[in-house]
Amino acid sequence: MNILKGRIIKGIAGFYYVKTGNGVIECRARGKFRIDNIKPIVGDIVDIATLNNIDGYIIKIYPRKNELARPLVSNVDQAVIVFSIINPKINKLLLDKMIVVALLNDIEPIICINKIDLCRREDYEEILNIYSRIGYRAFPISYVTKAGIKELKDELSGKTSFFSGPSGVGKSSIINSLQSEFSVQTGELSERISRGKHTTRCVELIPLNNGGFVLDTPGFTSLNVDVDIENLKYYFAEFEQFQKNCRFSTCIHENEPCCSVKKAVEEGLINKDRYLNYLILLKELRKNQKRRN
Ligand SMILES: Nc1nc2c(ncn2[C@@H]2O[C@H](COP(=O)(O)OP(=O)(O)O)[C@@H](O)[C@H]2O)c(=O)[nH]1
Ligand SMILES: [Mg+2]
Ligand SMILES: [Zn+2]
Repeated sequence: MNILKGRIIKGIAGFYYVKTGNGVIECRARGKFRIDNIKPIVGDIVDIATLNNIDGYIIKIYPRKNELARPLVSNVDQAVIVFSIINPKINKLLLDKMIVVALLNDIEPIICINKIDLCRREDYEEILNIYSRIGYRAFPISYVTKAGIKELKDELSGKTSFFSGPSGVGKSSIINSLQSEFSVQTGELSERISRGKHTTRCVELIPLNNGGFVLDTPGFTSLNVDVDIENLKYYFAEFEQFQKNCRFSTCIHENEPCCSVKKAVEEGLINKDRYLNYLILLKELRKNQKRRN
């Protein structure tokens, strides 16, 4: 009996496909997991027992760093948040929302502007600079010219990443060009075809040849920012250096007097669009709270 450590990369009807140093091994979960009500999920780091390196049993699930519900997957490190400037036009509110949702799940955001072959350099640099100034990694890329693809791939090395962003921005195209061995459906037509089969589609981690994994289904498809109103400010990293100077430690930088964050916005030290998106998110959180009560 061989005990191997590995990663669940796919699960179908009670079978789990575990990538180990000895290849991908088809496993069932030991009965014990069912009793403890723990179900292995894609992304789990596990120990398996195998006699033949072909099939085996999962005997241990290591503690999860995080767990996403849709798609159901664990131990995600990074979210590659993809937008384009045009075709489709960038939605900065959605972009900021996706960053907050990533941070709430303990996932590092990487911001990508794709389709830079379609817009002016100033246009994408202006956006990317906003985020790199805050401290996030931000890349210009083009699936068409392959600009920036290598740089992005280097960022995915050794990490588990999923792609997030509106339909049509080029997520599937980019994933395809990260490695030629696999193919994810791209384009409007294939998306329409695959929608019908959606229920049978499974979550799968695709191994990259640089030690990373990418998720084949987009993350954050249903965007629910789930955070207490008074804590939202902590997910706008650029507020941090200013908020200690607000008069009230409970300041949420909305209508309070002597707010250093608002002052920093007026002085151009904090990006105004980001701040306005913060205010919109505050309002949305309040509305959701009322609905719940
Ligand atoms: N001009 C241009 N078109 C692109 C680029 N990347 C993707 N596309 C096109 O945009 C469309 C949508 O791409 P797709 O990968 O399906 O987007 P997804 O919905 O985000 O997965 C396809 O027709 C792609 O060929 C790019 O960098 N430049
Ligand atoms: Mg797609
Ligand atoms: Zn304040």
